[in-house]
Amino acid sequence: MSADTAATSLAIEDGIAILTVSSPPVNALSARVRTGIAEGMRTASADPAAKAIVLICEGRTFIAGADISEFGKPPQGTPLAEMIATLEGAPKPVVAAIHGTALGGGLETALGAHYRVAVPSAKVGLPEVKLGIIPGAGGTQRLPRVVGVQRALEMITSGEFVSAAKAAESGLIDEIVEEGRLREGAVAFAKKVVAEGRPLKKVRDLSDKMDEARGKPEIFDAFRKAHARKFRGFEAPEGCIRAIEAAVNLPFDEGLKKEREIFNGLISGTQSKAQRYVFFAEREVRKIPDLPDDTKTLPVESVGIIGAGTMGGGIAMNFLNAGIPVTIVEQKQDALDRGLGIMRKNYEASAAKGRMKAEDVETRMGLVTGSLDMKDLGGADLVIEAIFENMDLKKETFAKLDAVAKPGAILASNTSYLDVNEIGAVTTRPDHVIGMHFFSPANVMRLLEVVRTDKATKEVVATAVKLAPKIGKLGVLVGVCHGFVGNRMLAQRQREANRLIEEGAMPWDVDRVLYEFGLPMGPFAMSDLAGLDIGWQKGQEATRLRDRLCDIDRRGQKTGAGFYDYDEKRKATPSKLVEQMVLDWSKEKGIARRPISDEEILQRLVFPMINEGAKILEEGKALRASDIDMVWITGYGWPVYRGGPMFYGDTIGLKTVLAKMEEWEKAIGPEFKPSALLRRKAEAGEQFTGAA
Ligand code: T1G
Repeated sequence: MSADTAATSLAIEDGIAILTVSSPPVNALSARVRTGIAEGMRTASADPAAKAIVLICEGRTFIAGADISEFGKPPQGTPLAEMIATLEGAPKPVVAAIHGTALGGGLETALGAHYRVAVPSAKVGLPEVKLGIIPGAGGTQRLPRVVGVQRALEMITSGEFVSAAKAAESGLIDEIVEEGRLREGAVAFAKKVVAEGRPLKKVRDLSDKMDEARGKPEIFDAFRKAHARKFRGFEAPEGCIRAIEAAVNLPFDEGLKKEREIFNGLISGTQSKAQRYVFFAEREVRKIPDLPDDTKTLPVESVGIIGAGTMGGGIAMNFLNAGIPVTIVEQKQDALDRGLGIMRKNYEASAAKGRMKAEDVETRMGLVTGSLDMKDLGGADLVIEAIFENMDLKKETFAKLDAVAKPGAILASNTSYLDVNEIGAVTTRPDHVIGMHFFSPANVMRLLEVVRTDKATKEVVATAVKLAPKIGKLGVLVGVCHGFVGNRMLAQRQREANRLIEEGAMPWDVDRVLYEFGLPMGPFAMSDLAGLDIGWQKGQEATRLRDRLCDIDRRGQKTGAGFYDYDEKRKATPSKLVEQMVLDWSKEKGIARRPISDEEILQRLVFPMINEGAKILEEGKALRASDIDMVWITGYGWPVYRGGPMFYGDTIGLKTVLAKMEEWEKAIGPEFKPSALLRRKAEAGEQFTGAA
């Protein structure tokens, strides 16, 4: 065995060759691993002492896919398809022994084996679509041959992880072996196969599960139609469908060629670059330079929440879902009852959709205690304030909380904009005060901005950051500034959206451009959903067009009219009345309207956001550009296939962003002044992310 195969080892025990992969953290198919497996397979295949071969992995998981960090680099070592052929072409039975997660190239390798066994806790899947590609080593050709076309379409276009039990049901796993005894179970299975003289089951030769779909494009069209909304904007799902269609209608090797062709087309595209960037960006957020992994954290075994409104209730559910008891405090009984009632209704709705068991509703609601007395928060390890966004009210609340909370308790504010240092300063423990900014609906949105105050101790910050994944959140560390990262950048976009409809665009033009760009909704439709009367006061002079709309009782979806008219199904249509009001508003402001292109609309909305992101980095209010991108992807619906605003700026080219900002600074105003960081990077030909 040459030096290259250090990631693998081969032993023959009692007539069974055991080829072991050991390449932490997830046995990804790096060049070393591929070469090691191919060589190990050839040796074992040629060794008469081995009657069968077991492929198994050390560490926490079976092969979790190709090594994503090798993408885009010059290929080295044994190509994956050739490696897999050493399994399928072996002259003796090959058994893949699966634990942890057999994913992507890992599952494709297992599909190259003649048999697969797994422990009950194992999961399998082909998540390549989440990286903007398709399975590229036979997965789109072999999986449908085993699980059928419909199931393969679902698994490959969703990238979902499937449990060992479900995989066994669909024929993907031949035997479930005892948990913790994979090696023994796999060897016993291999011996059984030899003893019973079972055939070398080559998946490539299977076709019975394909017959039903052969020559029936309607099956694939129906699938496209049923998932059109979910696949909107993504290129890879269509690639998956076409590859599976090829598997059904072409001979195996031609299908493989088609798969490779589609794979190569996608992997060199911007979408896949963006989604691979996001894969690593999502993992980078937890790496905080001055908080090494072993930084001590404080226990969070009980939580208090102040305010049982929409945010308070949603926040509470995250902790209940994680089995952490919550005491939720309100000022009035009816408000408390309403808050608890909504939480129960949300759980019951999830149970009705089969997303949780009925008894889980009771278990989770059993962990929450309602109260009208702040003193009942005295035992909580962490208290999160989720009351109305008003500084005086928050200061008053924190002063009271400080008096009742136990020593060492962490006090957090769910403020969306306000200065958490100022809030902490009213307490005797500013070193235990931070911001934990959840996003509505708080039990659904993944983002949690962890706001690091000037005085917070490392333990307190590390506790909040490490708590995030436990409650199903992506915790992104941000600094104290108005609106932190997300809302601060959103304010730039909102300002420009309002300006664009004064200068010549219509609200539905602006919304359409952002919708086509990939966001779920534009700013005006979003305002109609949230309600136009936030911050509006009857009888006050209208400073924004939306105030005018409120004056005539068009307050958004809830009144059936806002910027749009809404039918009984809440379907939005542009309003003739609003169109006239927009024209009148410009006239009143003495603005001569002009035609505005979609390109200018998009640039005016997005470039100032990128510039603001650069300022945030300059000020150290975010650790890295990829953190900013994760805020926008997990908190504001930014399409993952565009990588986030900072990555998008890099794909456009920072010189272009800079030039436009400079142009608008002259033409419109100083608010477009380019950040020094943007200028520096643009002039140096550099990127924010280095990944575009
Ligand atoms: N390549 C390179 N690094 C990887 C990796 C991979 N496939 N998977 C994980 N890592 C790194 C990750 O960056 C992190 O590093 C560490 O491992 C632990 O990961 C031909 C082309 C397996 C479910 O898409 O979904 O095969 O941050 O923190 O939460 O068709 O990792 O510690 O430095 O996520 O326990 C298809 C990707 C590839 C699976 C484990 N495979 N991985 O989750 O740990 S494309 C995937 C995951 C492919 C073929 C194609 C998860 C996990 P660091 P982690 P985890």
